[in-house]
Amino acid sequence: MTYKVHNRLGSSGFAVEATLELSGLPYEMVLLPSTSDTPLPAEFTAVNPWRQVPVLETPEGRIITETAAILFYLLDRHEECRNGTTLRIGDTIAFYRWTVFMAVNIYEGILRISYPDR
Ligand SMILES: N[C@@H](CCC(=O)N[C@@H](CS)C(=O)NCC(=O)O)C(=O)O
Repeated sequence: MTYKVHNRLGSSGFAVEATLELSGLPYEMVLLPSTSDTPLPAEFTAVNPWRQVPVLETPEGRIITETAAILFYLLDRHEECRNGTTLRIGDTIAFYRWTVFMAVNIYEGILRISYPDR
């Protein structure tokens, strides 16, 4: 059972990588040769038609995009991601609230800085 994380340096995918690393779950990292503020390679649309990272491939071959959704999935599926020896969520409501808050409010501001043409 191995996850595959598609990511690039400087991405919010670090949260996915940290969750997998700290929980001890096996995963493979696929680092894309791409830098912040630039588009991802066109071929990456085969993995994510939205052409964004992070992307998590589950051991069953499902594709999950959106950092918040990936984190919610991992927490739901693995006890060690929410109540393990290195990862513990003390306040679940705050965790869900702030994770969604970052995705829908803070991210929109960052998007305008990185890709003003959009
Ligand atoms: N809403 C997505 C945003 C993902 C995102 O913007 N990722 C950046 C990583 S730096 C990206 O892939 N940018 C490439 C692009 O938008 O062209 C999430 O929370 O995962």
